[in-house]
Amino acid sequence: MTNRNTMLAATISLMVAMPFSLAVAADKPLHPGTPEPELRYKGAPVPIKPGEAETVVTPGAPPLTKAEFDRAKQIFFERCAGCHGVLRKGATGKPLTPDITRAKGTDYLKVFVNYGSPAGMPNFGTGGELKPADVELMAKFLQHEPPQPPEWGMKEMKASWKLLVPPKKRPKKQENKYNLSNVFSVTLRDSGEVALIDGDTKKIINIVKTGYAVHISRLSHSGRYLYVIGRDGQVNLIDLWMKTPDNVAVIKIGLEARSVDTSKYKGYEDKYAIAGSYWPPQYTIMNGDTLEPLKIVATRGYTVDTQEYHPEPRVASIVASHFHPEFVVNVKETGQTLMVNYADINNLKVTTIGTERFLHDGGWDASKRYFMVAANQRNTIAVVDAKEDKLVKLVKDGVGKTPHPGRGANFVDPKFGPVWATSHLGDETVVLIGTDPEKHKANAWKVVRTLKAQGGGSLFIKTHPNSKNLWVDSPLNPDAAVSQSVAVFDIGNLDKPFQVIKVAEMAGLGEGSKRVVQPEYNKAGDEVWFSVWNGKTQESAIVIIDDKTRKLKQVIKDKRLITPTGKFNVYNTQNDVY
Ligand code: DHE
Repeated sequence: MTNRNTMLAATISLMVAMPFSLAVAADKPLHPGTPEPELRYKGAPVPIKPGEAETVVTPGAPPLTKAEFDRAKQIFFERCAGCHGVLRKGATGKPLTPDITRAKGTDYLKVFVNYGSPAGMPNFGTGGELKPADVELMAKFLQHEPPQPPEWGMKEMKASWKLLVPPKKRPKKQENKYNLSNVFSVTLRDSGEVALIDGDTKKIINIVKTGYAVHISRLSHSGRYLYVIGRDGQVNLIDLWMKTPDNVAVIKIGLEARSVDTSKYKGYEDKYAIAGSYWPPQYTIMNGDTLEPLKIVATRGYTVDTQEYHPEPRVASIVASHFHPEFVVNVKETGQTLMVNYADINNLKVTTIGTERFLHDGGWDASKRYFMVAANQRNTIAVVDAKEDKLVKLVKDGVGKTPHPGRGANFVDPKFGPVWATSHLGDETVVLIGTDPEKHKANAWKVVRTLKAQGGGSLFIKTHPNSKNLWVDSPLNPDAAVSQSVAVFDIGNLDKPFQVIKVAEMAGLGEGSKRVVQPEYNKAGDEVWFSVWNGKTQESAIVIIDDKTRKLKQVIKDKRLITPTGKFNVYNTQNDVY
């Protein structure tokens, strides 16, 4: 196959793997202005069914039949809500509330939907995604009040809650022989499952059914319980002590969600779990070993900067504090970081720290005192002190375009001391931020070094305390050669050019986009695991590299490994090692 054909095949299979909303003719630009990876990443369909959202026909707006309204709702949730928000109040995309859209009128909106905008709106019409009739339909629909999906309160949560194996009927001690601390939970994105893989033998222990488009896994303090959250708001609790680890409880905490964690403070180990939802905008505290919902708290409120009411501020990353009995809850659209104290959940104390808008993902510094969270739309890393419960700094100078750290990477820069690093979705840089205000005060909370990796479209970066390597992926880069390989830097000599490791090639797979995503270490820190993420009907793999030699150690292939993305090593996730 020629290079061109290989690229074309890769593009086509990438389109298959992507939400269909983003599949466009290969020769047409996806949209002007915004880097393609960003749109592809953020514009995924929202898992709310059109029938769940109430239809409001607004007087004065262009008339629509019920059938037209239903079709418009479907198009909106599948193609628009990911960026503009379910209530169209604005997120990655601009606000599209009727006061704005009615003033523009149908003809203006048609042009907008058809051709897109330099600010990043895709050219849905000319890009071939929407037929002219649908372009017109959307232009009319946007002038009506946004159809609101239902709330999801205690009644709905309790009705969805299933305690499959009550704590009394669970094992009293570990009933299997697995070295649990080196087990990996692997997200199988499009099959709604996780694969539990024995990190020692590299064998699949079990494939566990979870929510739709499962997102992340987190571990309880003891390492016994694994919590998995799906985009559809389903939380699964897996007991790793069972002969074959499997689900013991399940609940749906909302209609759309991304984050889950568990209490880690002394005296509260394994006691509570928390999950944040995108819709409804809220977080839910549950019993750690049963998932029984105990407390629901809305995140609707005012934006940190303009102090404007936002009806749909989604809950992004959540972590458990090691300094207080608190969860750190990051609210995306308002830019507020909430320190939720769970010592007395009936008299809940919440410290609201104003950080920056559009908070997304982040991780602890090496001391686990400072939480470093990306406000990605604002090219900012907010540093929150979990001991003093206050904002330390909004790091803006030197941060690249759309930082996306995952949980980031902690290591010691030979020149600048302890640093936390992030790569970027919008450019090729990796920035290192000083994190030691005691011994390296002059460097603290500043970008001390900028490395250049392969290209934009990076999502995750990783190292390990026992490693000298810093691995940087770039799965959303439009160039297949870049998205299918990773860059590795030598931490001891950061001036040295990075080495490119062609991870997808090592997997020896057939056709497909084969994006290489999310480095994750084993417990010992001598192996690094990568997902080679292919289309749902194509073969994917996990590639394991020997960290010291940077050479292939093993490829795990199995027809059950459908669209593997995130991987979570039990020990490293339990202990926040990254
Ligand atoms: Fe993620 C973490 C949201 C798309 C893989 N993702 C997160 C977190 C949030 C989030 C808020 C932090 C959770 C935490 O720490 O508590 N992700 C979103 C989105 O809103 C977005 C942009 C679009 C969507 O529709 O979901 C999105 N994410 C993706 C993907 O397309 C990825 C690459 C593949 C997949 O599995 O869907 C993806 N996200 C991940 C992974 C993590 C994650 C692997 C955890 C990284 C870690 O090391 O902790």
